[in-house]
Amino acid sequence: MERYYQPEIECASREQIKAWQDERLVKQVRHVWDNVPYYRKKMEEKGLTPDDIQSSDDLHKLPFVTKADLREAYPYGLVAKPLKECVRIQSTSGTTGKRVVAFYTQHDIDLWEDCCARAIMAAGGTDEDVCQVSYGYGLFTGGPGLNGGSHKVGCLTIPTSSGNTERQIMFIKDLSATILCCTPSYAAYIGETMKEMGLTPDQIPLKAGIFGAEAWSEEMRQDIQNTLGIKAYDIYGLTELSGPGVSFECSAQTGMHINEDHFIAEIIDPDTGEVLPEGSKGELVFTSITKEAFPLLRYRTRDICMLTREKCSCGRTHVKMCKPMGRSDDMLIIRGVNVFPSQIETVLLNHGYPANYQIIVDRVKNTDTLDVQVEMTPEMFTDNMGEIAKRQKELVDGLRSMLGLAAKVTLVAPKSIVRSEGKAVRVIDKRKI
Ligand code: DLL
Repeated sequence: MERYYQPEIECASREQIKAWQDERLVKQVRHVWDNVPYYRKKMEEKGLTPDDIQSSDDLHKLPFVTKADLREAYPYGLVAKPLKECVRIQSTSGTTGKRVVAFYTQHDIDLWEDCCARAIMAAGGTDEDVCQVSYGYGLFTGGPGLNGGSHKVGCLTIPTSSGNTERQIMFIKDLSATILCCTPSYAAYIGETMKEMGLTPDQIPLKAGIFGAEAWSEEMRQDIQNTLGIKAYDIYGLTELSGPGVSFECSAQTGMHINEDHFIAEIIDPDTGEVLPEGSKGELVFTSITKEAFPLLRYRTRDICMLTREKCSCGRTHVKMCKPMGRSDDMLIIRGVNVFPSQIETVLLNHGYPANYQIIVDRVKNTDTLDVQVEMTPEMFTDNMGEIAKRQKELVDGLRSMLGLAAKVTLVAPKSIVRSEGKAVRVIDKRKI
């Protein structure tokens, strides 16, 4: 049985969703015009006033906001409410570039937590569940967001934060956690540690996981589902828009419903900025239409994605986004070939390797080199050099057919790649370009 936190919103008619978006966008544009000089200037530079935005059909007229704007306006330049009405800040985990600081009123937090509650209920959560939140707490939005959502659903919430993996497993067992929230790489690590402790999936009560904050492949999903004995659901979001819960997966597990009553999504050509038709692959752009303290209009996420409005078996009517296929700014170009780290991960997992790997890119004598270091599982570990060479060659061939590129593959001993408790650092680009 499909569960909804706010069924009247999540399953609203397309006309109703459009009506909400029209009304809220017009109001939001007026709000930033009146309260954020930075926005007013950007709109004036394009010859726009709030009267030019009569509905969501006029969205394309508005200028984009980028991370560069956030840096320029840092820290208070985009805040649209008096600071005394703001109750919280959160900040990016900073895997790329300088930190972003986002502000929230109590109302903003309330709506954000609703979005996370929708995600938990879509994963089958109810007030009977015990939800262990193993995302980092603090400035990172993962812990606080899912924590708030879990409370709203009425789950018994265990705010473990990340780290201390054996204790995580002890709590899962002793307190009968049924839902686990963390990054997919940490979920895989918890699964691996469980195995080492001699625990099998049927000995732990978990039934679902809500994993996001970084890219993960379908193969990694299967892997985690098998080792933990759960259904693994994707969740997407970014600090600039609130945090986790901008979109989330339902029982169909084929893409994430965007909470369109709060965010308008567009796909654009990252080079020209042109809005692309539904089904095209391009950069995801969001406009937050209900945020009070830190509203962003047409924010360029750099995430490469596709949207679909095809009917979903879960009954939700909100548009679905696919798993982000990489970022327009972290796509690697190696000897002229576009490479997404997720493609490399797919090859490794298809060959039975764990998602513990590192991609090292360098430039030697003006030629790019691609070195993939991947851990063997304890089962496949051997010191037979012939066997290792054979396995390495299989991966080199697999990568060549996926990428059209020759890579060097080094198999390393189990546990030799540093584990992550948050977002894994998969790519080390040593080139000075
Ligand atoms: O990662 C918020 C979050 C926390 C999402 C917990 C889900 C769960 P940031 O640190 O601001 O916020 O990073 C946002 O992370 O633009 C994507 O590139 C990436 N990202 C987030 N979720 C996913 C996902 C949080 N499910 C950036 N799949 C985004 C792939 C994701 N990439």
